Amino acid sequence: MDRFLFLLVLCVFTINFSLAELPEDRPQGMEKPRVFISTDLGGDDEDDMQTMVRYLIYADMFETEAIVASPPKAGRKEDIVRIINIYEKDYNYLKTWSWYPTPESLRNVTKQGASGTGAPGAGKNTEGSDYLITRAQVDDPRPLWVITWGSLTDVAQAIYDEPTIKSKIRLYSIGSWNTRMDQAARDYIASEHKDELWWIENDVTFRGMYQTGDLSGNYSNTTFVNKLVAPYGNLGAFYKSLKAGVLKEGDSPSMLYILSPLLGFAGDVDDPTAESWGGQFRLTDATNHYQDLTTENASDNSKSKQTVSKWRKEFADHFANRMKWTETTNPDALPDTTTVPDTCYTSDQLDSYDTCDVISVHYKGQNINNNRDLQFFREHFGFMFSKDGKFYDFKGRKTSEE
Ligand SMILES: [Ca+2]
Repeated sequence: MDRFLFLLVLCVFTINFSLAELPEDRPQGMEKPRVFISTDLGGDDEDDMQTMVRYLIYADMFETEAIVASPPKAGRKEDIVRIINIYEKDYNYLKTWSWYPTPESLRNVTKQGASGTGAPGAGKNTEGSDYLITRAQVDDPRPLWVITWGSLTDVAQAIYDEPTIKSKIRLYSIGSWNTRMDQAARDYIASEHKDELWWIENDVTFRGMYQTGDLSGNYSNTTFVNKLVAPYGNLGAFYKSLKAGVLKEGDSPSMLYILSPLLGFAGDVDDPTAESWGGQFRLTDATNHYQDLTTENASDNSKSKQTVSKWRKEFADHFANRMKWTETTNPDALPDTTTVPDTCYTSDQLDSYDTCDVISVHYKGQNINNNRDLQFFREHFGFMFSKDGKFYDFKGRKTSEE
């Protein structure tokens, strides 16, 4: 649906939408996801830094609970702070587009995890592992998404010290090399806690970020960086300095999994077996333990990678658009990608839309009539709106009564 048609369709409805109405009684599931990152950023592999840039560009979508510097190598808290400081240089632009967290608030939740690998044990807790327990124990109905871009050392230690947090966290780990660097931590979780833990263990699917699928033209791992990331903002320039300007981002599927239903209309965070920007997985013999469709060492594991790469156009275009936010406040910088699925707002989904005769989309007392704000609403609320005392999500599904 192009923009004109979309606005035309929008004109049919009465949408009274204001911040004052929304956050307090937002239907369950529409709140920002709580995210706890464990990263070996600054250690051995610059692709964590690429992923951190992408994460910061989407930081308005998350409630960032923590960013922990974890093993296996020499990544430290200071390495994370250094990237947040780059984010700070773009922050004044970014915050005109959406509710981005302040750089200070991100620095405040940056913690140091273990400095070496190994199985968890008594007294081996760190600031990072302790903080995971603290955040998991917060009284909040939302799960705590623990996404790991390095070894599972700190997560294993937290579970060792306080096994009850298992029921509050959802773990999405990027394995493979990270696992081999601390096999003991991973095996501790798998052998002792797998049955009570919700866990996506991604050992090969993540490679779909930079392998398989359409890598032509703007989607090549170098052209994408040069043309669509590097030119924008301090974060773009920093990205270009990493890995010789070649996109890898093997850790990014962990965050794309959470974003996919919100931004891509694909997937269901509750169901890893569904298709998602963050990949598709199979249930193992444990209750909520998911692994790749094919094993890492299978002769052909492209099937796993393709569950990410098939979405490359969608998540690459989306990221490229947002990179522009780093240096402009001009709403026109967001062009026709602000579309909604054709399934939105059809008569069978909204029973009485045609009786509406007034348009008013209000936000913070202002009339919403530009792409920037429409995108904002879509991304934050899934274009949820209320009508006749009922809340609807972006697909026109009734989500709750007022
Ligand atoms: Ca990593």
